[in-house]
Amino acid sequence: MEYAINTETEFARDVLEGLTATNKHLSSKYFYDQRGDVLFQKIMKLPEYYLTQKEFSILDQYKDAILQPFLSSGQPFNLVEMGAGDGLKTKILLRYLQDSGCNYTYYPIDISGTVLEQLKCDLKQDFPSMCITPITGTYKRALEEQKWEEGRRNLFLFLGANIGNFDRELAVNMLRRISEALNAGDYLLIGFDLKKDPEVILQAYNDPKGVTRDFNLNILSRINKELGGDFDLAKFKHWPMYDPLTGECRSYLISMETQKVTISGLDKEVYFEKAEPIHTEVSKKYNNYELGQLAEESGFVITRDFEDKEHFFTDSLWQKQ
Ligand code: AVJ
Repeated sequence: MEYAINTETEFARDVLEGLTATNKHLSSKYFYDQRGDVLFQKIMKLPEYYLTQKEFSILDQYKDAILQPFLSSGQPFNLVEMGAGDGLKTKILLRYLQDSGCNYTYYPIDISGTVLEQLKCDLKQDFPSMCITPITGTYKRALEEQKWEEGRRNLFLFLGANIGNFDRELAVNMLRRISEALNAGDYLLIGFDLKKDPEVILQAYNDPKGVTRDFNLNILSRINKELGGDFDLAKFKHWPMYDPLTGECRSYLISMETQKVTISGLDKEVYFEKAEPIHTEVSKKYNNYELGQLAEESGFVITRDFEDKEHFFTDSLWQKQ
């Protein structure tokens, strides 16, 4: 794939801002280009990355209970998914809705257009009669534009612990936006990774095959490709760490030497001290008490928590007040 260097993009602006800040940072939303999508799909198959397996088993076990409010009524509804990705887990719910003869339109939202194209093709094959309207863009944009049908009941999906990429304050902001887009009585099914043995958590972000390392480093490749950067990836170390107090698993890229990186598309030289970090990702973990507070602060009540038997993960069903 060819990239034209475009300095007008949000990516270009964010990279410039993030790499000139006192504490350098890049947003994990930029992990997901074509290569990043493939790497994340590999991560989801890693034994250490328990999140996907756990959520898969939850959805499979509880699909009937989760979808109950929408199965019996016969009324058409919107199924809006924040961060649909490859839709592998969502398919469990989609299959159940299709088999139950439900009347709904599926609106998968994702920052990656390629992954959405793939998803649409895939679903057209598996479910030829499904109404599907993909929306490419950030959550924020999608919520502003609201392309789904008005006057219908809504079920929003925010699976995969994607909400964990926001720190608490940003998470509340995002959840309030969702709540404002909903009508009283509508539902949000939202996945959270739960606090647990820190070793288990850290392993999930530090797999021995180095897939997660490549995923983290991919953001530098992307700057090289799209903005004409000359990052030498071998000079940066993948460094995830978990803080059991905040529940934040934070990932960094550490510059292993003093170096200068040139980003020609931004007309910028960036200097790194030895051992200087770039913060790239937050994956926040919660406990059940914190979830209750989060729901309340953002205008929801928790209807029920659907958890795996080890209580590693929850798909929490919230209702808009
Ligand atoms: C897709 C945001 C849920 O934070 O666990 C996986 C992304 N990062 N391994 C996560 C990710 C490193 C993932 N989410």
